[in-house]
Amino acid sequence: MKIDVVISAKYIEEENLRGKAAVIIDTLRATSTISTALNNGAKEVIPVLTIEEAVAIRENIGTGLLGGERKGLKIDGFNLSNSPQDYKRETVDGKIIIFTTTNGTRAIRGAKHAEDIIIASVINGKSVSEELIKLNKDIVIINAGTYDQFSIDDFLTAGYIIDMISEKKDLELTDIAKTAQFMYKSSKDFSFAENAAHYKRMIEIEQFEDLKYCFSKDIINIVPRYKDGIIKLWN
Ligand code: 3SL
Ligand code: MG
Repeated sequence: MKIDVVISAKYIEEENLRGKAAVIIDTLRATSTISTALNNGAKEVIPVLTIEEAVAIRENIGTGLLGGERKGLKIDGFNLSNSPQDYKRETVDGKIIIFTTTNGTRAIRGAKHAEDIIIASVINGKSVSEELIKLNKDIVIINAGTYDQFSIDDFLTAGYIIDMISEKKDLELTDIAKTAQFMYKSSKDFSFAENAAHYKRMIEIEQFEDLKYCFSKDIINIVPRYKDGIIKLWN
């Protein structure tokens, strides 16, 4: 099994994904939030690129909650922000969420040529790694990154998932995948993520609870997948 890592949505090479499993990581915060919404009973999440697209889908299907962010903040007129704390069971149970974020939804949509597209974060990392072991395919981990740039939080999460798979499987890692695992092993509590520019942005907008939550290992046991334009628990 081979594993490669892409450092941000900007560097996705569509042709490299064919026949492989893509693992999308936006630890802060899109993939953590999507996993939380589905774990709390949301029916499905529709990831979209623009605010206009989200509003049009909501109008078209006549139901659903609009969720997401721009610059980390709730979008005017939307029901929910991109904070996992907004996606409590009493709010999302049975609902469709139409969701747009700056980097995360772009990374998910950019992975469309992969055979399997899996939504990963620290909070469901163990379940994702177990699923990948079962799938037994070559993997490309796509870090959403922040505004096209490398983001430490996503990279450490990639290392976390690689490290768990490596305990059960012989892996052929690219240099960047080896580096992600090495980095994670040097910061197993994710404290090095405090140096990330986006971590600092979360502090600036006072998302302290989200920082604690998004770096909590394996508090959720689900594996959301993106297929046919929607993210849900398919099995
Ligand atoms: O860029 C994204 O997709 C977001 O997750 C960014 S934020 O954490 O909401 O600022
Ligand atoms: Mg991010």
